[in-house]
Amino acid sequence: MILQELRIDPARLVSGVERLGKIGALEGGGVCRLALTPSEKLGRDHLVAEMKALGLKVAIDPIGNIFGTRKGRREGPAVMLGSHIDTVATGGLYDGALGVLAGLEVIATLNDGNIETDLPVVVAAFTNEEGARFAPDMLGSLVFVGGLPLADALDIVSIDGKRLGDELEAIGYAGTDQGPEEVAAYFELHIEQGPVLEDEKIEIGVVLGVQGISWTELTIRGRSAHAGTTPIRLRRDAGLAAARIAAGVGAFVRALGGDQVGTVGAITLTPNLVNVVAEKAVMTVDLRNPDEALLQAAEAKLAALIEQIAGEEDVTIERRGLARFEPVDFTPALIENIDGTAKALGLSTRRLFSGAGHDAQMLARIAPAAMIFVPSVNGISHNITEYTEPADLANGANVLLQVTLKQALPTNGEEA
Ligand code: HGY
Ligand code: MN
Ligand code: MN
Repeated sequence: MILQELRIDPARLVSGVERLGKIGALEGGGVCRLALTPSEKLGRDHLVAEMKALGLKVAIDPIGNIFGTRKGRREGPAVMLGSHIDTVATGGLYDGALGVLAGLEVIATLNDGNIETDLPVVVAAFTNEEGARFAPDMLGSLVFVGGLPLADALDIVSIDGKRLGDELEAIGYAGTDQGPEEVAAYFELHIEQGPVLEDEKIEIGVVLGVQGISWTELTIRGRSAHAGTTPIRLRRDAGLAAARIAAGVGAFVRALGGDQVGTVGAITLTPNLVNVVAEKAVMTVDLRNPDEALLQAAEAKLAALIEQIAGEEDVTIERRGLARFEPVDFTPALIENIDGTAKALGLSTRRLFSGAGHDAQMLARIAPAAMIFVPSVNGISHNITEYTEPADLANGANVLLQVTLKQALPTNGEEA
């Protein structure tokens, strides 16, 4: 068997994505497997069963990261293929799941070919990549690389008021195993979640790195009052203050231009009633930029806006940082490996930065790391209509297979 001619089984990959997609499936389509909820537990159980069926040795670490290891000829550092299976509340079948399931498809293909690699190959599913229920995002991989003490992570409280450690215990994934001690290389296959590849009709995205991200939660306190009897000049309206901050973020992000993006994704008013001036607003601001200095400039704009609105609306505004990660560049040698491999498979490629955060940006702190993107139909993600064509899923998984072989079995492609 000439290794370069090895290919994954597209039908098996698509069926794997569809089977996991049934867990946490939403009525109208899409998936909700928020981190450490009962539906995500079922997803975890399903993944562990799939790993065991492939003969992988399964380890669960203390933050609930799941690792499935296929032994190599020698112990050595692992070639790791990973991503996540938690989703946002209105998620799709592919965000995260593709990277984990394509990793399993690589394992199944190696098994089918009785291929023994030099180095162990590990498939990883990291806890709480999305950060939608517990902030920050990429939490499991951040703890795995030593970026956040485990005890601090376990004490994080979710948006629904639950302590992360308690939820991990409740779903039975507070592991005691140790994940791989050394990682030779980390590859993550992921949907692009944006419009570039589809727009330019490119099959494979060779990811250069991940942009910087800054999440802030604002708690705005005013005074509830009657919506009819209270003159405007006497109001301390937390709802109006939140709306002005959201509009202000939109305005300064547009003014900054370039690659700057900003999102107010969540606003909760109290008491949230038609005829009561809101006494409290809790809102989030997500700022991102591939350039660290420009991201800091956007953060400074936000700070000035908060001060201005607090004064003008006579409210108090408390800030809480939820996530702050600087831009990350991936490893040039792995980038070249992905690009060359895709081209050797006859696929078109394009280099680009990732707008979304990924576990790869954390693994890059401890090992060579890089990502492979495949197109998202209509550039849509974090949306139940998220879709990627089966041919694109297979293209991405074949690139993942071949870069894994190059890394874990460094021959020149003769018989395994
Ligand atoms: O927010 C993100 O970029 C990722 O989906 N956690
Ligand atoms: Mn993702
Ligand atoms: Mn996501």
